[in-house]
Amino acid sequence: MEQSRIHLYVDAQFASPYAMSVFVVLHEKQLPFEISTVDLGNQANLDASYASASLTQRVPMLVHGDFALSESSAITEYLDEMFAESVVYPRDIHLRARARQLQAWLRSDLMPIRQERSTEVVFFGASCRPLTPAGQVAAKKLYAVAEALLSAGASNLFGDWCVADTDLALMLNRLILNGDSVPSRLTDYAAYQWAKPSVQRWVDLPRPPLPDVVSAEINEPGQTRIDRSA
Ligand SMILES: N[C@@H](CCC(=O)N[C@@H](CS)C(=O)NCC(=O)O)C(=O)O
Repeated sequence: MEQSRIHLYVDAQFASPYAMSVFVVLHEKQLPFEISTVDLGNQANLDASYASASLTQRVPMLVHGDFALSESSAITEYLDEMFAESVVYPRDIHLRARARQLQAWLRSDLMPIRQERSTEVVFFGASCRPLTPAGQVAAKKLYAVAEALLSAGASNLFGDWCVADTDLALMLNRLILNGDSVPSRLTDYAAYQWAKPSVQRWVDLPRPPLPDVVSAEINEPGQTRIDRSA
């Protein structure tokens, strides 16, 4: 099974933070893989073959041999267990739990940041209006959590790099790359994380221009920019 081919399905804009997380892990673990894009704007994720394999109709999806899996943190945990020579989660059980907690939190909370600072800011250089009060509250919460977890002068959260570092840096960069005011300790940390070759490989992928109109499913009333990437 370990030797089976690995195939990663990502969004066609290469703007999904969740797809990026898996892509970075595959590179960090130096696993050969093929990549295919799924055109979310044209709802290719709803095509029967993709929908049935992924179960969730979302990207990313990993196919390893005949096993298909979606949900990015489930995928990265699977990869870490299947290919355990080099790890992308802390070996210490408590730090590993903390890294998983952070990943789960980044994927389930902070919705105002995700809505008001889509990954278009990060990958297409878009700029956004000032944060709403709800956005400011979420940003403060993010800074407080990041500062609590990041020791003074540390480049990584838990000693060695782990995938939660990339996820946290992405969330911080939604604000930093828009020019929002972020504590300098966190901008230094995010810049260090962003310079990792595995991250830069994702950043440097050739992106097609953004389509003018996409699903407004998660667009907020009064919002002019649509968040394509949650
Ligand atoms: N919790 C999921 C989130 C995945 C997700 O939201 N993917 C978005 C792109 S960033 C997607 O596929 N959207 C298409 C849709 O929901 O129709 C994960 O971590 O993989």
